[in-house]
Amino acid sequence: MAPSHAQLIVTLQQTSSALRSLTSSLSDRALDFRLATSDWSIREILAHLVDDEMYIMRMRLARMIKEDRPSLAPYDEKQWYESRNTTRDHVTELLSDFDLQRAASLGIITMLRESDWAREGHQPEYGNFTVEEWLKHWAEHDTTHLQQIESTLEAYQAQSAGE
Ligand code: NI
Repeated sequence: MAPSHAQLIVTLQQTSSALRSLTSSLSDRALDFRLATSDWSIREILAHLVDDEMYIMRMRLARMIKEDRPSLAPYDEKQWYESRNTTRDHVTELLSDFDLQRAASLGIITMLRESDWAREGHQPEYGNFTVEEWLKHWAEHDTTHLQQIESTLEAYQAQSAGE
């Protein structure tokens, strides 16, 4: 069954505190551990969530509400991470940046009019999608990365226990 609008909003509202309880007390070693060289560390996942929230998720939503089927540019998230500025990578900064960005997003999401949920955007790789589908993707993206943080942490703890 497809999640209701209210369920999607609740999922998005819970992510800040879920991230905080999973990561706020982690050591730098845990934050920088990666399962494989090609995988993201927990710190990089947090940085990705901050960037995505501001530049992709909310930006696309805002354009879909204001413009008629805007053309949304694809981007290469892996490439972003090769050259990114890491000076705001302390976990307290990443978490407070995420809180701020998510609060700004929820300011838009919780005020959507019923007709807004059916508005559309277009992205060359995915074709057309509605605001409702975008919000579903957004909530699933949160869940995917929360699970990724949990599994990375489990692997880190298993490895530390074996030392
Ligand atoms: Ni992602």
